[in-house]
Amino acid sequence: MEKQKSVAVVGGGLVGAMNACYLSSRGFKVDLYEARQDIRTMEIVRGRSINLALSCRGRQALKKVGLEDQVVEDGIPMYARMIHDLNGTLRPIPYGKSDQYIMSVDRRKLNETLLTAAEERPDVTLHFQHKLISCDLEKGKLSFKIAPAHDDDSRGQVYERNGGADVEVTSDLIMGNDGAYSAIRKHMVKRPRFNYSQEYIPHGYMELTVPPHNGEFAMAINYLHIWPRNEYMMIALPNQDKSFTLTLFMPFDMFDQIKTGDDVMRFFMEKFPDSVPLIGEESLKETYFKLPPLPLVSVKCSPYHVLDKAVIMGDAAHAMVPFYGQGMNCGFEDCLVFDEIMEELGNDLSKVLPEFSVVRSPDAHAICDLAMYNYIEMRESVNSRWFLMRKKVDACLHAIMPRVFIPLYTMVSFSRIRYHVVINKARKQDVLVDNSIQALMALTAVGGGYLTAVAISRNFNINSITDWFHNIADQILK
Ligand code: FAD
Ligand code: EGU
Repeated sequence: MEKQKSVAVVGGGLVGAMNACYLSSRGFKVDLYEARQDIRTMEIVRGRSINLALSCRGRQALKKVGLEDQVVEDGIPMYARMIHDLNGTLRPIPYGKSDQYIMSVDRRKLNETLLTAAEERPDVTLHFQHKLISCDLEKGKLSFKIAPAHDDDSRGQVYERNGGADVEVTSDLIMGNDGAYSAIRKHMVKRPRFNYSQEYIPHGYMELTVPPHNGEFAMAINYLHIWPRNEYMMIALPNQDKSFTLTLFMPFDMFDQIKTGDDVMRFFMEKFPDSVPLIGEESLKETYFKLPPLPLVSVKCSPYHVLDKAVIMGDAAHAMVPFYGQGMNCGFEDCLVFDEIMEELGNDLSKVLPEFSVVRSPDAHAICDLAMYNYIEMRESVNSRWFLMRKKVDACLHAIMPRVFIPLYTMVSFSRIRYHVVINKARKQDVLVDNSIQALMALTAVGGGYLTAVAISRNFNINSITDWFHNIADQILK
């Protein structure tokens, strides 16, 4: 028997807690270090997004560590989007057949479930209020400071100046799961030939709440509610307690222009009038000014490892803008892919780590790009009418050619097709669709010309024919 290997997981968020489960199953002695206090004992947890959309990739990863059923049990299925247009009209668009749905899950509950599952596994120890302040990745050394219980700022600031560490450890493997502002990644950036890019988008986000009305959900429950308004966008996911969490996405300079309660009301009445009675005027004004809008960052880097000693996953490796609902799903899939490679290469870290970088970085880069692309597309052209039309065209094409044309969101959210393959497939489909449309237009032009010629020669009223075409077009758009 070879000696049991030790791993230090840095970060006890969603991905870190899941990795603790996976690595315990692989026979590691696991120590997990989390800067915050134990969320299971906290009254309120400040910070990012209250609920998240869990889809295929995340579920597959949960399944392999035996946690899928427990997590899905207290999630809420969303079978369709519900599009809210400016005058309050609601239009549902299903994700697919009734077995194609995503789940709204509570971030805190999910994190708690994962931490408890990790803690119950063999050789796992959780260390809270341990904030990483410095490390030597080549040697597998980490230094932590005991963080105060109320320290909200887990942005991996390095306090090297103000003195020594409280705790120092050495382990065989460092697993960096410390989020978008990763301290481990900051150390990787200093290494030669490390690729790194980051981008803050002009939009920030703010969370609001739609409370239950008369003890019931105030909107249709099993939907991802969307208010697409080009530059402004709002999304709502249902919670277990019959409320909805609304997320408003808007450019920072617009957030800044809204200074008073009246400004807030004017803005919402103009852009999202149907949401005002749902949120409640007083609550809207209060929540809007309670917390500042938060930034959204996209980070790409490579490789993800250092020698056979350290590796990063989750947001630490690939923070993305949330416009595909894939950040957590992709981070969970990282754990699954790493485990598959461990299996394949017989747990040999000197082979597994480089292989993970080679296999995973093209896929992570691809979903970062897809999410950014969707952000650009949503803000440039997407209002409710356009959104509806695009999804109907997708569904229609899929119905005509179920094998050849699979909508992009289906490949992303309802399959485990590698993200970089998803991009390639989508490109090929686009060419196909473009060609079909051109062929159709050519046919229509020829046919239309013929009809017009016939109409003129028979002294028909051309307007009635144009009207007829418009009616057909309207029917399709509806
Ligand atoms: P985190 O969840 O950020 O966890 C990192 C942990 O590391 C934290 O607990 C932190 O305290 C700790 N830490 C940080 N620094 C240190 C340090 N120096 N020492 C010790 N510990 C440290 N994804 C989806 O799949 N579906 C969605 O619907 C979705 N919606 C989103 C909506 C919004 C508005 C946003 C912003 C994101 C959304 N995401 C979504 C993305 C998702 O939130 C992230 O991808 C996911 O949380 C990443 O998990 P993580 O464990 O890598 O990082
Ligand atoms: C954004 C913020 C609808 C939660 C992308 C769809 C998201 C989520 C979509 C957030 C959109 C956008 C898809 C899913 C999901 C859609 C998807 C986005 C969950 C293309 C809490 N997006 N999100 N696409 O198709 O594939 O429903 O914060 F508005 S789930 Cl931006 Cl499937």
